[in-house]
Amino acid sequence: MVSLPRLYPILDPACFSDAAQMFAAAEDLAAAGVTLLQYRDKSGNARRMLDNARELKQRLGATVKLIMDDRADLCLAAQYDGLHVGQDDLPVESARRIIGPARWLGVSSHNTEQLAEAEKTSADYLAIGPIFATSSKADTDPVVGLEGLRRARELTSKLMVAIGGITRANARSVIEAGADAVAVISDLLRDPRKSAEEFLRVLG
Ligand code: 3NM
Repeated sequence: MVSLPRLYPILDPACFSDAAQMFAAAEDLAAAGVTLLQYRDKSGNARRMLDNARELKQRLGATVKLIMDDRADLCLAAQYDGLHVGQDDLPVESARRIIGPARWLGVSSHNTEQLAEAEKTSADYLAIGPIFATSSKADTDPVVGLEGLRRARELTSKLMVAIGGITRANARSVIEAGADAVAVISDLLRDPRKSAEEFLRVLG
C-alpha cells in the first residue's frame, strides 16, 4: 500500500557542482526527516546514473524510499522502491510490466485530460504541474494554478503530487487545494537541511 509523505524532494545532479555535493544534500534531507526522494537525471549517461543511484541507495536506503525518474531499467538495477514516468516516457502499463506490482509507480500529468487518462491506469500516484512558474524544467506546460489543482482533485481518487514552483511560502496553499504531497527541486537547494525542516513544519 502506497502512502506518500507530504514532502517529495527531487534530486537532480544538474543542480549540483558535483556528485559529492549532491550526496551531501541528500544526507542533509534525510537528517531533516525526509522519507522519500526522487532521483532525476536527464544526462543520458546510464553508467553514471546507476553509480549515483546506487550510492544514494547505500547512503539513504535504510530510511528513505527512493524513486527513479523515467528509467525502469535503472529502477530495477539500483533496486529502487519506485519509478516515476512522464508523458513522453514509457507508458504506465509498460512500465508496470517491467517493475512489477509491488514497486510504486507515479505518472506526470500537465492538464485535466492527461490526469483523467492516468487515473485509469495502475499508477499509484499522479503528479500534476506546473502548479506555479518554474525554471527547473525546460519546456514546461502552461501553469495549472491552485484552481486547476482543485479541479484535478475532483477527477482522481489516487494520491496526487503537486509540482512546479512550490516553495516554503506557498506549500501550505497547495496542500489545502487538495494535493497529498508537494514535489520540490529548487527551494531545497540552499541549505537543504534547514529548508526541508521548514517545509516539514509548514506542511504539518
Ligand atoms: N516537472 P521546482 S515542473 C521536474 O510540471 C518538474 O511536471 C514539472 O522544480 C511538471 O521545484 C518540474 O524547482 C520542476 O519548480 C520542479
